[in-house]
Amino acid sequence: MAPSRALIIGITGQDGSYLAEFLLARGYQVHGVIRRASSFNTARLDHLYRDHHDLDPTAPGLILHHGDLTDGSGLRRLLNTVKPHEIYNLGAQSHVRVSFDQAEYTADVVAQGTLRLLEAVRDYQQATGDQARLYQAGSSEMFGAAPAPQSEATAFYPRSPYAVAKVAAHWYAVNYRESYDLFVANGILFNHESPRRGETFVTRKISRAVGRIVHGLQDKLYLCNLEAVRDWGFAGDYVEAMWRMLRHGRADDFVIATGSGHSVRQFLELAFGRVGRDYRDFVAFDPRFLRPAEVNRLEGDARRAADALGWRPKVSFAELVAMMVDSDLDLAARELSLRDNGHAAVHVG
Ligand code: NAP
Ligand code: G4F
Repeated sequence: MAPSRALIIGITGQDGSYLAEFLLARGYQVHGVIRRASSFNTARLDHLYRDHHDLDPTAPGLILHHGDLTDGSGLRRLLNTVKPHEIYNLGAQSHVRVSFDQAEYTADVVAQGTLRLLEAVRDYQQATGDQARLYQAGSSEMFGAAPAPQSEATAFYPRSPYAVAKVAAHWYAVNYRESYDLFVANGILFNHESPRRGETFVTRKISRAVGRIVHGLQDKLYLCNLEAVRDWGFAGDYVEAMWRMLRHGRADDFVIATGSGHSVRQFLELAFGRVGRDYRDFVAFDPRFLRPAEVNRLEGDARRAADALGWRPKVSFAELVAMMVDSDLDLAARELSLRDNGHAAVHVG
């Protein structure tokens, strides 16, 4: 029997790499969309990649294609080529602080890009009669200033250009679901982290600094608001929720969260505590990282996902911090060894 085909937009990111692993382990043929770059941007996928000459195009495996959410005609061609059963739209300029500096670009990728994809899926479904189920990566940032705990019933109050663009993408998805009978599920995911998290998000910035401080490669960590509260889970758990949404009988919107919030300060205490250090000896304030409008507290209520999808997080906050710190201790050790052998930088996975 031919394998199910999944198309992942944003496969080179943190979630894309975990989702690709998850689907490959279930026998999918995974097609990933990567952006053309002047240097390789597939570090998070290298362990999954095989040369296409060694692949059977009718069997499970990973196949990469160039594409971009800003290029609608390319997206259309990809749908016609891949003929996916499932599409995961994880592509985004996903950094909230950066979205204040690059607001138009963020809107073009996150909001307009989702619209381009929905239009392509609409036409594909109409032309072929085949349904491609679509997962849209929404964000708890859409709740912004709305009081916690936030659930599917909470009204959005976005506080950044990124969050506004995600709200637009969310409503485009709802509108296309209602207008054209598309199967589109909106995941409203709270923060999820891992050793593969981008290094400028606060959790990874902290775990990376702990590793480098222990190995004498860094002596200060510059941060801003330590009182912000986030509901941090493990990315590996969260990609399973995406998949469950597309296998559910009905396209719907789901909050995915652990249900407990912690402050940046608590993350620091645990992360530095793991190596027997006091974060106050290393952390300094840098106002450059402040956002013009901050989101103070995100804490999700994921009961709908538990009831309808049977999804529950497996990794606790303390386990997540430990996993990230341990991984970055290893990375810093390799970085030190490379430096001692005359190399300038280390490849970060
Ligand atoms: P990430 O690590 O920043 O990955 C983003 C992915 O999008 C990368 O593969 C990136 O490609 C790709 N991308 C960027 N611009 C694109 C464009 N114009 N066209 C196509 N692809 C593009 O983000 P993540 O943490 O994995 O998150 C995945 C999705 O979930 C994002 O949409 C994010 O906004 C959303 N989300 C994340 C969280 C979280 O806590 N992680 C929570 C809620 C929602 P390059 O590698 O080439 O840059
Ligand atoms: O790690 P952050 O940059 O994540 P943020 O803004 O919550 O956004 C992430 O989660 C969203 C889901 O809620 C995703 F949609 C989004 O794509 C992204 O993955 O910041 C977390 C908190 C903020 O309050 C920030 O002000 O940490 C605070 N913070 C304090 N010092 C810092 C820093 N954040 C960053 N990035 N860098 C700092 O130095």
